[in-house]
Amino acid sequence: MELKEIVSQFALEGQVDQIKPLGTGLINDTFRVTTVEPTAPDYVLQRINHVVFTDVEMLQQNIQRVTEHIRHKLHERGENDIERKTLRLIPTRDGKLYLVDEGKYWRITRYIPRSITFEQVTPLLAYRTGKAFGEFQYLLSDLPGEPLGATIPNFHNMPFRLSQLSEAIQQDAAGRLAEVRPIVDELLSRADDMCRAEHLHDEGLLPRRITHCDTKVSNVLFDEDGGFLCVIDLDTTMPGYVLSDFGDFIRTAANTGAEDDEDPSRVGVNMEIFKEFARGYIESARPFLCQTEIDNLPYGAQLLTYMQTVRFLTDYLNGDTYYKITDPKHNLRRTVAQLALLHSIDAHMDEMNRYIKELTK
Ligand code: GN1
Ligand code: MG
Repeated sequence: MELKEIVSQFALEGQVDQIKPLGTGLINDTFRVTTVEPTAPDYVLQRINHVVFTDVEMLQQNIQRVTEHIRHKLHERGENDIERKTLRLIPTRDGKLYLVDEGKYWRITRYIPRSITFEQVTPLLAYRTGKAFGEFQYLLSDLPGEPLGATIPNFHNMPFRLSQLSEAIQQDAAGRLAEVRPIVDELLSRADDMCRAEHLHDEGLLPRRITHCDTKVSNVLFDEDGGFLCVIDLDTTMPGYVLSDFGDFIRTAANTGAEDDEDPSRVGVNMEIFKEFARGYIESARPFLCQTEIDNLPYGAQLLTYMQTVRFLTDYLNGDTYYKITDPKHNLRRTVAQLALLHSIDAHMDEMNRYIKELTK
């Protein structure tokens, strides 16, 4: 089917004008659908990558529950302009949350008018993004009913990621183990400490919440005046620890170098970004966070950086089967750069802990 025919299966208002590619996502294909009438909304059409997200029904049910609940909470609070503050899924003409056509999966949401995104963080944007993700978790902290489904099972589960590393070591499929032995040894020596979140959970001290699991600044829509509107890219929103969302933002946004920097000396944690993100996050998440969660936020930065190091190294040992690479050493470079970031975070743990204490006293 042509894109226009796909779109015509959904219950849109107005007459479709154009359909053009939108954004830079690596997982799904995204298009903006414009309509002829100025009074009719525009839309976002996406083809869902069902190799990564194998249970599209669960995925779409999750997104429906999450967005409906946020809308309901914003109403209760007397918020205005709610249609720009949460996503809205548009059903098909026969009332389904997605369309299957020739083995491809499609969905549509309303395009949020006059919204902007950023790729790079400044301290001010880090603060606002912290507020946005804290608010997102807060609004979802009382979602009624069954827990959300895990759209990627064990996604941020450290013991699981370590078991994948162990398997990769055992197989040594690409014959690269000898080359990376010192890194393997260092990572394995920290394995116990890095499973602390699961242990705290088993002891009943660290609750599972609803987490976004892809907390990049580009996943937040801002208003023209710079205020935040809405968190987007909800595919990995699932049960998890708040440490994941806090930690992955620090890993991705508070790095002075690149994730795959060829010069590890450029890599390090930018404490100004850390502090501004933490300040925004705590302002909005404070009402529901428990003490164990607050105390372990800096640990979350360590954990997610360690986890990503393990995932890149595992892929290197496996012969590059998961992440896209530009050359055979790419996953090794990523591993080394993430390990350098981890060392920098280690060196700043006291400062981070002191700052969080100060903020929450
Ligand atoms: C993948 O493609 P991207 O950047 O959204 C990965 C994340 C990793 C990230 C590392 C579904 O995300 O978990 O942190 O690469 N997403 C998936 O850059 O595996
Ligand atoms: Mg993503």
